[in-house]
Amino acid sequence: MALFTGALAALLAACAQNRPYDTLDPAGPVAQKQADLFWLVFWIAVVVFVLVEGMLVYALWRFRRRSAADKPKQVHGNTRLEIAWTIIPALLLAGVAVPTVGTIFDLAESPQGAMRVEITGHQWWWEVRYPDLSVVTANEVHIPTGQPITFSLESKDVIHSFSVPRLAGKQDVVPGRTNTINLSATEPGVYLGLCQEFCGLSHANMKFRVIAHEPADFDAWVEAQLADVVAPPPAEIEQIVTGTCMSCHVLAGLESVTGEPPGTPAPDLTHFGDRQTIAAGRLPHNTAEALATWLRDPPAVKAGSKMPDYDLTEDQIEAFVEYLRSLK
Ligand SMILES: [Cu+2]
Repeated sequence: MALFTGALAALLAACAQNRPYDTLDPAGPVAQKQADLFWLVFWIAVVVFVLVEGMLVYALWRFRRRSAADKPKQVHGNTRLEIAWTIIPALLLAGVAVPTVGTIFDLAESPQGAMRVEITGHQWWWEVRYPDLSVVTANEVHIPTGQPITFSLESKDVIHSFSVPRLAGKQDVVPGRTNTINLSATEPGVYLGLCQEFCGLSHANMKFRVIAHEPADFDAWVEAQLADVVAPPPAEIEQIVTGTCMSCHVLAGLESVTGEPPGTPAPDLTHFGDRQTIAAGRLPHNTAEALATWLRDPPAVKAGSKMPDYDLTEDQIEAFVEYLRSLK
């Protein structure tokens, strides 16, 4: 028993400290409104539960069978009771509907002066574009704190779901239509997001993060993103970069062998060195070691990865690691 209590305490403590996906630990006004509505409905439900269960338990005890000969009074229906237990829940639901519908309409409205961010879901990564800033990135959404953001969501293949639990609820990402979701972060920090609609083999490896900065730091990030950082790749990998990589990836400022834009969309690698993670969070740290592991055999790291194993030599991998990590 002591062991069980100890284990439970340890588990609960771990939960309290590390809950990056906890909707009940809101970090922005949208998530706060959602959590407030949840708690309101939750406590109403608790009161109903206690009353109904209390009456049930009381009735079971009060009218229990006392002896073998004991037969309860035979009754059929009770009109007054039946009317009461039809009307009370109807009134309760109507009451709960008022703040629920109000919150839905409130959150659906795009706030004035919101920053626009376009998200495109792909199997299995997120394309991120800032149409007003000419910035393109992947799997990491940088935002300024205190600023409402309106995301427009589209999918290029199947249905995904965009979700940052600590900042907002979730919204489906559907091919052929544009959905929107609004959010804003109060404090700087990293808020984890994930795909919440089963979308194939690496659905669980389709993570992203919202990185909230103080407004001045965000402006500095934008400036860094607009800088030309792509130098020509070293000779041993030049052919692979401009011939193979760039048939799917973009490296702004570098011309691909064909001179054509990428055919298959893959994450823009222009500022790869600035990213915190690799392969939509499948590798949570962008280290030289992690990148080498990825390049050695992408589908082995991330099931179903559209990037095949190119049989790179260890020397080429080393050159790639150094080159890609220099793109900041
Ligand atoms: Cu998905």
